[in-house]
Amino acid sequence: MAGENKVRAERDAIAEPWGSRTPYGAGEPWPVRVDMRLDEGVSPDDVDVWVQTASVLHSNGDAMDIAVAGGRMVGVRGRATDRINHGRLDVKDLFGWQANASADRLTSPLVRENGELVETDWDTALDRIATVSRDLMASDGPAALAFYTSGQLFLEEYYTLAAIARGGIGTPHLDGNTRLCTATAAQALKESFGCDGQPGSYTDFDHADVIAAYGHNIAETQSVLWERILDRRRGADPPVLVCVDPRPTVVAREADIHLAPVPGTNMALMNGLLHEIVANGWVDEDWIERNTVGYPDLVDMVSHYPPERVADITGVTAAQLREAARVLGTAERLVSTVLQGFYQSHQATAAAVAVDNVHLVRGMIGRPGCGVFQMNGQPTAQNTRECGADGDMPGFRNWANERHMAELAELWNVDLADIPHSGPPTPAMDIFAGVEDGSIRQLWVSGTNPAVSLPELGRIRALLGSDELHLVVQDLYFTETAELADVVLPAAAWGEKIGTFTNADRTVHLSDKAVDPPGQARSDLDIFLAYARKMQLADRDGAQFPQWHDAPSAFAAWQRAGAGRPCDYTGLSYEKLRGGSGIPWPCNADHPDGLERLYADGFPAHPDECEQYGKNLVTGEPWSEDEYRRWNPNGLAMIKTAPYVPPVEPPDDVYPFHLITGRTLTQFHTRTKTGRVWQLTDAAPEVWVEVNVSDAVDLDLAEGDLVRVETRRGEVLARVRPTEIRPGVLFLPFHYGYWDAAPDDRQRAANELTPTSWDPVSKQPLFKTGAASLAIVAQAEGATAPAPTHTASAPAGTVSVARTAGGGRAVVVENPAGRRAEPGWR
Ligand SMILES: Nc1nc2c(c(=O)[nH]1)N[C@H]1C(S)=C(S)[C@@H](COP(=O)(O)OP(=O)(O)OC[C@H]3O[C@@H](n4cnc5c(=O)[nH]c(N)nc54)[C@H](O)[C@@H]3O)O[C@H]1N2
Ligand SMILES: Nc1nc2c(c(=O)[nH]1)N[C@H]1C(S)=C(S)[C@@H](COP(=O)(O)OP(=O)(O)OC[C@H]3O[C@@H](n4cnc5c(=O)[nH]c(N)nc54)[C@H](O)[C@@H]3O)O[C@H]1N2
Ligand SMILES: [Mo]
Repeated sequence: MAGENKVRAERDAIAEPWGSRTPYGAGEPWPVRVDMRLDEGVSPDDVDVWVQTASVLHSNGDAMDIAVAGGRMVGVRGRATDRINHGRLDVKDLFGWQANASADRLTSPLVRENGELVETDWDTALDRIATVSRDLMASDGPAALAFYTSGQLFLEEYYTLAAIARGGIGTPHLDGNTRLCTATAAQALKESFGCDGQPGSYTDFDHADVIAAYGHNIAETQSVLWERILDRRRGADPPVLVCVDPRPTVVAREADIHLAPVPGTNMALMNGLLHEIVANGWVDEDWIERNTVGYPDLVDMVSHYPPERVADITGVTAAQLREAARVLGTAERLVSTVLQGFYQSHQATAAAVAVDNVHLVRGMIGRPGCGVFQMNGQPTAQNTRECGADGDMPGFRNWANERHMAELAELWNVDLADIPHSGPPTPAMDIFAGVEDGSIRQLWVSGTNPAVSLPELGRIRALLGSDELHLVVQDLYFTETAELADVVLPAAAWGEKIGTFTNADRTVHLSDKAVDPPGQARSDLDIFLAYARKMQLADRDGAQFPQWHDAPSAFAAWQRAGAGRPCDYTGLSYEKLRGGSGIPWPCNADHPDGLERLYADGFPAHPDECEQYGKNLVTGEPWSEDEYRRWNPNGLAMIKTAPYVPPVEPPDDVYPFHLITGRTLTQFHTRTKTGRVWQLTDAAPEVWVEVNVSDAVDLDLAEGDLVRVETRRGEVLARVRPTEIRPGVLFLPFHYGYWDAAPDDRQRAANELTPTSWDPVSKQPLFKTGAASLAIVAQAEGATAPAPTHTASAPAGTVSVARTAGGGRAVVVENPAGRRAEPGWR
C-alpha cells in the first residue's frame, strides 16, 4: 500500500471523530493512517499478540487487530494493509470492544421456571427447546417454528442456520433483522441487475468526480468511508458532493448541493432528477440500447415530473433540482450511495431503484469511479442475504426456479420436497404477524433485539410476551427481548470465536479468536449445531445434518453452495484471508484475487439464473417467470419505474409534524454494546428530539425543554435540541431502550411511535415516515439536550430564554456567527 505508514498517537476520537486529513488526488491511492487505542496504562510493548478481525459496528468492514495481553482484550489497531480502511478506525470501533468484558455478559443458559428465569446447563436448555420443537412439528407441522436472526453473526453461522431451518426443519419462516436494514438494498439490486451483490468497489471513491449520498449520513454511520471522501475533497481534483437528506448532517454541510426533501417524497425527487437528465440528453443512448431493457417506460414516466411539479411535492426548489441534475447528468465518474433515508422511507424500493436508473441511463457501471452502492448497514448483512438466512435462498438462488432448488437439495442431500419453496420465504413482519395470530408457536431470536428495534413496540412486547409463544433468545446480554424469553442462550461475541464476514463492497474478512468467551457462553455456530444434533436432523442417507461440525467445515460447505453463483468463494480460504488484506468475492479460478467491480461485461439477470423475477414497484405484486422472460429474455440490466404516490400517514391538524428516526455517531442500535462503554455513553447519554429552530420559537421551546412526542401508536419524552432540520420535521434517535433506563423512564424508545407498515416491494418497515405532535412537559431550568453538538444534531445557534416585559417567556436565537438571527431555515 502506498503512502506514509505512521502510527498515530491516540486521538480524542469522540471530539475529533474524523481525525486528521491525509489529502489525495483523483486516481491516487488513499494514504495509510493507522489508528490505535489501548487501555489506560497499556503500552504496545505489553501486548502479547495482535489478533486479526474487522469491525462489527457498521457495514464498512474496517479491518483491525485486537490487542491481547494476559488473556484479555486491551485495545485495537487498524490494519494498514487492508483495502478498505488503510489503517483507520472509527470512534465506535476504538472504544466498543470494551463491551465484550462487561460484567453483565450472559454466562449461562436460563430457563423459565414458575415465571422466573433461572440458570441452568446447556443440556437442559437445549432439551427444552428441542422438546417443544418436536412436539410442535408433530402437532402443527414445521411451519409452527420460526427463526429471526441477525446481520451481526458470521457467514458460517448463517449458512448453518439456513440449512437447519430450510433443509432440516423445513419451515419457510426464517428471516433476519436485515429485513429492517437492507431488504431494500437487496431488492433494488435484484430489480435492476437480477441479483443481489454490490456492483462497485470502495476504490470507486478514489476515482469519482461526483459523489451523491441519498438518505445516507455517511459521516456518522460509516465514518471511515467519510474520511476517504473528505481526503478526496481536500486533495487535487476534488469530487463534487451531493447530499439528499432533510437534516443538516455533516455530509449536508460539506456538500456542494444539499437537497432537503420533505420526508417520504424521495420518489418524486428521483423522478424529477431523471426528468432533467433525460430532457437534457445527458444519457448514453448506445449503452442503454446494448445493455438495458425498459428505457422507453422511464422516458414516459419521468415526463410527468417537471421540476416545478416536483418542487411542490418535495419542497426542494426547481433551481436546486436543476442544479443537482446538471451535476449528476454531466458527471464522468459518478458514485452513488443509498441508505436508510431511502430504504426506511415511503416508496423505498422504487426510489432506490431510481438511483440505479441514474447509473444505467448514464452507462456508469462496471468502470472505475462508477459504483452504485445500495449500501449495507450491519457488518454481516451481506452474509445473511447470500447464505439464505433472510428471505432468500442460499447462493442467491431463486425459490421459484425449480433447477435452483434442486441444486440446493443436492447440495444438502435432502429431498427437494422437504425444502419449502412453494412461495417466497416469510418476511420478518409476517413472522411477527404469525406469532400474533398464533400460527407460529416457537420463535428463536438470535443476535437481534426486536423488543426495541421493531416498529410499534407496544404490540411487539405483547406478542413476544404471550403465553402461547415459546420464545428462545440467543444474545450476549440480558436484553429487553431476553426479559420476555422462555429460554435464554449465552452467545460468544466477536473476538471470542472464529469466522468470516463480508462488507458492503463484497470484501471478505476473517475474524480470528482473540480470547475465550465468558462462563459457559458458546459461539452461535456451536449452539445451532448442538440444536440440530438434539433434533437428530438427518439427510436422506441418514447422516447427521448439517454434515459439517465447526467453522472451517461450515466455510467449506458454503464454498460448495456458492460455487458458480455470483457470490463464489471457492478461491478463498482462512489461510488466504489471514495476514494481508480482505478480498472481494467472487474469488475463484477466474479471479484468484477477487473481482473488484461487477458487471463490466453483463448482468446476472438471465431468466434461468436471476435471483428473483422482480415485482411491481408500486404494489409489490411479484412478476411471474413468464412475464420476466418476455420482458428480459436476454438478461440485460433492467430500468424499472414508478410514479410518486403520497405517503399513507401525512401530517394533519392533530399530528402536524413529520417524524423521522435514525442514528447518532457514537451509539449503535439498541446500545447493548455502546451503552456498556462509558466513553461512548457519555457522548450521547439520553434520548433527545431535533426540532427546527423556527418551529421551536413558534412553540416557545428552548434547548433542553422536556417535550412529549406523540403519534397514533404511543408517546416518548425527550429533551429539545433546536437545529436546522427541515421545518415541520422531528428527528428522534432510536437507540434508547429500557435495559439501562430508570424505572420511571419507560417512554424513551422511538419505536413506541413508529407504525406497523412496510414497503410493499422489499417488506422493509417504514421507520422514517409518520406523523407526530409535540407538546411541552417541562421547561428546562438551564438543562441542555443530551445530544452531540458536532454531528447532525448540532444546535442551530444558541437558543435561550428571555423574560418579556409582561413576565412571559421569549425564546431567543443567536446563530453560530454570534449575530442575532431571524429564526429560519436556510
Ligand atoms: N454510529 C452508527 N453507525 C451505524 C449504525 C449505528 O447504529 N450507529 N448502524 C449501522 C446500520 S445497521 C445501518 S442500517 C446504517 C444506517 O446508516 P444511515 O442510513 O446513514 O443512518 P440513519 O440515521 O438511519 O438515516 C440516514 C439519514 O436518513 C435521513 N432521512 C430520514 N427520512 C428521509 C427521507 O424521507 N428522505 C431522505 N432523503 N432522507 C431521509 C435522516 O435524516 C438521516 O440523516 O448505519 C450503520 N452504521
Ligand atoms: N425507529 C427505528 N428503528 C430501527 C431503525 C431506525 O433507523 N429507526 N433501524 C433498523 C435497522 S437498520 C437495524 S439494523 C435494526 C437493528 O436492530 P437490532 O438488531 O435489534 O439491534 P442491536 O442492538 O444491534 O441488536 C443486536 C443484538 O445482538 C446481540 N449480539 C451482538 N453480537 C452477537 C453475536 O455474535 N451473537 C449473538 N447471539 N448475539 C449478538 C447484541 O447484544 C444485541 O442484543 O434496527 C432497526 N430499527
Ligand atoms: Mo441496519
